[in-house]
Amino acid sequence: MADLFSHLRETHIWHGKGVLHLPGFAASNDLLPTLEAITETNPFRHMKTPGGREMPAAMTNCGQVGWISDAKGYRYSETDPQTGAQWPDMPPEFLKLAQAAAAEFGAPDYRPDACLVNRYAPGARMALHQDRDEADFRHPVVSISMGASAQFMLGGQNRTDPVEIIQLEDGDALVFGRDSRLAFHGIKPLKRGDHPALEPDRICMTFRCAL
Ligand code: MD3
Ligand code: FE
Repeated sequence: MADLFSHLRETHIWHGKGVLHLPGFAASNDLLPTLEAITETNPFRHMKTPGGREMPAAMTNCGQVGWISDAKGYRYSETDPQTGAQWPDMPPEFLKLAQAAAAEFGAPDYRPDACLVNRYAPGARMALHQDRDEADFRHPVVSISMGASAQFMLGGQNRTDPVEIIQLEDGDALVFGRDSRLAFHGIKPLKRGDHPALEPDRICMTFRCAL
């Protein structure tokens, strides 16, 4: 029988020249066992902001470096502060997926060295922010959403610019680059989901060229 859903993979939704939304690009059921191997050694944890508050999303990382936050600030680190050891390698299937999404965006030689994984429980949000701890903003950021749907806020170059809401579903990829690489963005308080493995939660993996 013909693949009724293959057309979904062809869907390219552009928001300007800098944001590409690829609905249903990934299969979360294929990715979650690999992610579980990472969280066994490097569990999700709530990091503290430099101001001493607990972040609403729980985080972990894989790759050469991982993004961390503590009293000393936000930065990329070669080691997990919780274990003192290097972060686990980026699994080849994660890298291939991120590269495939970047290729759709028009970035064929994408080589991310960091993958930050955020886990949201119902009610958790991410305030509007820019991602600017990476060395070179010419490289896009690729994100893969899994589990509960989220309302993603896409703002502009200034914090007070109007925001557009993009609904992110299980399996959606979102690629950010060019003039949108430094756009303000965030996640509205999560509504409970019903994913078979993630239940009410949402996980978002974001791939970056940090070094
Ligand atoms: C736009 N994560 O980890 S993913 C983050 O759903 C982050 O967990 C959100 O914002 C989440 O920093 C949004 C989409 C995303 C990720 C990184 C970006 C959008 C971005 C970096 C630059 C611009
Ligand atoms: Fe971000």
